[in-house]
Amino acid sequence: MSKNALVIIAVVGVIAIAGIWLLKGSSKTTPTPSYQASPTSQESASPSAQVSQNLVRITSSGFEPQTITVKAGESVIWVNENTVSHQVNSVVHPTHQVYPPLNTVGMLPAGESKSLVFADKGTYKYHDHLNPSLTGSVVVE
Ligand SMILES: [Cu+2]
Repeated sequence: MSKNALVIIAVVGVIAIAGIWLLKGSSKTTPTPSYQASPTSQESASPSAQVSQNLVRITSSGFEPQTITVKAGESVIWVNENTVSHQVNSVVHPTHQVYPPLNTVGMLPAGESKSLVFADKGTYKYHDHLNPSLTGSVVVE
C-alpha cells in the first residue's frame, strides 16, 4: 500500500513537472520577440506615415511640394533638409500679417522640423523669410 502510494506520488510528480516544463516551453516559444516588436514598430510607423502625408520638405530649391492640400484639422510639418536655416512666415513679406499662426513655424535651422495645425478651410500662403523668392501655400479643404 505504501509502495503504491509512493508510485502514485512519483507519477503525479512527474506529470506535474512535465506539465510545468510544457507550460514554460510554450510560453517561451509563443511570444517571439519579432512578433512583439512588429506591432510597436507598426505603431510608430503609422504616425510617421501620417506625418509624411502632410510633409513639406525644404531644400535649397525651395518648398516641396510648393502647394500642399490638407483637410481641416490636420497638421502640416515642415522639415528643413537643407544645410542652412530657412524661416517659414506668412505673406506678405516683410510684415507677415496675413496669417500670423504661420509665423509660429518661423526659423528652422538645418535638420529641424516644425508642424502647424490648420483648423479652418482656406488657402494660406507663406514664404521663406530668409529667401523671400521661395514661396509655398497650404490649401485646407
Ligand atoms: Cu518675410
